[in-house]
Amino acid sequence: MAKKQLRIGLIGYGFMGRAHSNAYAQVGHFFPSSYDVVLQAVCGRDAAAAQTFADKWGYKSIETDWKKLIARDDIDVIDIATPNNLHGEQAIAAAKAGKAILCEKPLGLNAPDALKMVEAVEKAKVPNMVWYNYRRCPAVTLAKQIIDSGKLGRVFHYRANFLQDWTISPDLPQGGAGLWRLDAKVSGSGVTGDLLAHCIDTAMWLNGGIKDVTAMTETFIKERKHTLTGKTEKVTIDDACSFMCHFDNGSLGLFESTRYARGHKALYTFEINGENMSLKWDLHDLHRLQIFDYADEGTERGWKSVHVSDGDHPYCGNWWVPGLQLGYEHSFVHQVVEFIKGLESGKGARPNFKDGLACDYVVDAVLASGKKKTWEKVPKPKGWK
Ligand code: NAI
Ligand code: SOE
Repeated sequence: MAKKQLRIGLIGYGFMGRAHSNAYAQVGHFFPSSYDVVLQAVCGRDAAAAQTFADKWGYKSIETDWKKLIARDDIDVIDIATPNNLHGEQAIAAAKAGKAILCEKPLGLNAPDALKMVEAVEKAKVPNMVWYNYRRCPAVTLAKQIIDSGKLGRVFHYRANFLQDWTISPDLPQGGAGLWRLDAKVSGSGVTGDLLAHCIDTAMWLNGGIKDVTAMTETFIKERKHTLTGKTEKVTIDDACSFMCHFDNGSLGLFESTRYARGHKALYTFEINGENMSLKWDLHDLHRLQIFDYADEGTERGWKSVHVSDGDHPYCGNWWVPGLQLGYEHSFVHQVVEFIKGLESGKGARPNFKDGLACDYVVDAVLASGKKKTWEKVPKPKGWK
């Protein structure tokens, strides 16, 4: 039987443009489905650079105006891999044009922006997903399966960190290509929306909703030269953020993120402690899940490190043979697998735009608390489970 085509129109050919393109190129080879993923068009403002990218990754055509890409009737899916301030406008236009949408995180520049995006996809009834790809690292999905089986018993604690060190130099400018993350007008926030958003998404997937938060934020370097204006301008992002929270299930959360932890490049770790079992994960060792099971008997009871690569581990059976580990890029392939499964079942894929909004509500509450030094209640999207 002829397969249906899933014709991708990608906006943005930076870091994530590459990660997504690699996922589209690989998915059909390893995960059979009723869809053929077709790299139909890539959009970037510089025609020559877009053409170079298209030639390298196998896109059939290019556009230099994202509105034209969205208007094309030979595109089924709009993939938004642009800086955060563009997600809203691009996703709403794509929804109005009836396209399925895959959007990078954080969903919106802030929660009000994300809410409009949710309303747009619900009104247009188009499939939608946010690229919170860490959910799809096999070891993280395995953690989800273990938690959902109830083996942990009552959960007491959840803690997560996302530590980097790339903005320590005061000479690093803000704004423009590569450095838009330091310009709050483009990024929305600093480490809270960029890094903690991942930790929050994973946390709520594994341990349920967050009720309230109290945070401490800091901007260590108050002024930086702006690449686009050439002037020294005030820095308004949060360079570091720590927050505590209550989860709906009564457990306590502790989160920290910074770009000033000398020596750490992308140290995303989480740990969950239940009455019977604890689980631990570390992005630097992403193919392993650390498990402590109190039911293990005797003097050899202790933490074990499970090499998540066996045929019955999530996603692994579709790849190589047991023992050969998967990496960062595979999490994006698995995200596409989930998106396609969502189309096939008609049930949609997670994390969807509502999950993205739920995360943005936490991000906004954390930022508000950091400013006001208060406990902030966290709203939830209507009908979100
Ligand atoms: P990047 O700066 O490497 O790439 C952004 C791309 O958007 C560039 O190709 C740029 O030319 C393009 N662009 C900017 N304005 C445009 C416009 N008006 N029309 C068309 N293209 C435009 O940024 P990166 O790292 O790829 O980040 C993009 C998004 O992905 C962000 O929302 C970021 O938060 C998210 N991200 C997610 C990650 C994850 O783990 N899921 C990892 C890194 C980024
Ligand atoms: C920042 O350096 C960054 O690329 C984030 O934007 C991503 O979301 C994170 O996955 C890795 O770090």
